[in-house]
Amino acid sequence: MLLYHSALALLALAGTASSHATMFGVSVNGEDQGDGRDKYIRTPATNDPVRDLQSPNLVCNTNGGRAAPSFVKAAAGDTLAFRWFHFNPSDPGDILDPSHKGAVLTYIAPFTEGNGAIPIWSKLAQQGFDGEGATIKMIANGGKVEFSLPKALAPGKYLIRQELLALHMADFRGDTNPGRGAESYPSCVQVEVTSSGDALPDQDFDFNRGYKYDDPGLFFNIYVPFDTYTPPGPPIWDAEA
Ligand SMILES: [Cu+2]
Repeated sequence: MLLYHSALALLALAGTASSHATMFGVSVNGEDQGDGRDKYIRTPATNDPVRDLQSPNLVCNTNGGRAAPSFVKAAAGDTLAFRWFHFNPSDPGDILDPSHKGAVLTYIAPFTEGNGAIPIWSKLAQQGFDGEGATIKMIANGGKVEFSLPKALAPGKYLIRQELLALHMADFRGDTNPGRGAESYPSCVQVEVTSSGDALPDQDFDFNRGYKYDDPGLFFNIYVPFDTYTPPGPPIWDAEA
């Protein structure tokens, strides 16, 4: 009986510790590209968050430096949807614990076999709080976050990094409060783009230098009423400029 109870307690603990999220797959113009884990997604070892802003894992997570074998094929201007889940991808309700209120940010970089922890990134899209947090809208949307590739985007291979930025413990600075701070859930997808455009992402953003512990997008109290929230990182890249 004692064993039984401690097993239950362990299970409960594991449930709390893994109330996180990771990416399952991509749709292109509504067409499901199938399970992308370790195929076109550089799937991390766990669904745990990254809180260390100096870690290369902040960019493409653990395994970020391990190139995946294939690419999602898309055309400039296409609408992509990235689908997230918590633990069981075949359970449509198992997406993310709703305590994890926060933003969803999407970045693009020219393809690299490396872990992406260099200044190569541009911001494609971001959603913060518009009424409710973007992560809550993502849950309501079946775990999917949609964005469009710019029409002017040059053809070629890219990494697209999408990040759930959970702020449920972001009222404490992540560097001085172990186990607290903003939680980043980054995932990188390999995408090959066809296009007649010629715009190359040129913001040269570096996550390890550009995300700071005192950034108001990462050190923010969601538990008091607020009017505006500004996510971290550069403004959205204007490919048509
Ligand atoms: Cu979590």
